[in-house]
Amino acid sequence: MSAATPMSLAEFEHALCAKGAYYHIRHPYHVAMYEGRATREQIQGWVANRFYYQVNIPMKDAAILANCPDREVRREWTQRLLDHDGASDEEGGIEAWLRLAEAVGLEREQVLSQELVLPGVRFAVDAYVNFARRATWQEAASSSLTELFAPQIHQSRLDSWPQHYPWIDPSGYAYFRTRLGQARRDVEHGLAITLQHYTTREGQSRMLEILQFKLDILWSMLDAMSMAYELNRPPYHSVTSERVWHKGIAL
Ligand code: AHQ
Repeated sequence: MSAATPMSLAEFEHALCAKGAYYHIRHPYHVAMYEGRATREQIQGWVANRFYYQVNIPMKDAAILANCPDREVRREWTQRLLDHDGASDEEGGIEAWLRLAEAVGLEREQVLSQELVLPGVRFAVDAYVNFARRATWQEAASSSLTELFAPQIHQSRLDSWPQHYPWIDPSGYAYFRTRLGQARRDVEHGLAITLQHYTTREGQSRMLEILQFKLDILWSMLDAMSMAYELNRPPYHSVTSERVWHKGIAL
């Protein structure tokens, strides 16, 4: 096959799945949580920082909707906002994440304040939202395909955390259980858009780069948490023990 020949659908899907090797399920921070080696502070730090990712997902998806002229795609993509913000009769994923926060012993108001969100986490998440605002809706939609690997990571927490962390109220695990089905449904739609949109070899290579960009976002978030909660080197640790980093500047 010459460099210019497009990959077949099967080859392209295989190449996307091969990126799973770089998924953050393999990050040492995640492995430590899975193996029961995480401290209460490391679990709490992860929940408080991932909250920033969760509350930004609906804004990322709204940016995709704003850029998408296709009614049929919007009708299906809108479900993602409801999954997180909650439909009229359901609390939604953001509320479920706040229950996870309370289940691991965090105060709801402190998590909502985002005062624990590390700069590195904020930069990574903001890069994702800003990409979705500027990219074509198809490229932004395809960047969600790290969820190809998400059911496995949610299941791994359900399989391991209850036995390792009996101090966590099991009601907090509802978020992971709910995402198992939602992630699979999201992937079906995101993959259909992706396989249909990238038809040249150049486009397919760009998509693999976009997926790596999103994998880097997830990996970098855990790198920031590793510095702060494993290596005890939060930002400015050599200057002060205070949390002096910015809490978000309205763009
Ligand atoms: O809880 C997660 C979630 O709602 C989403 C939406 C999706 C996207 O649009 O990029 N990605 C995603 C992910 C969630 N959880 C992460 C985890 O490790 O718990 C995984 C993450 C993803 O794989 O992108």
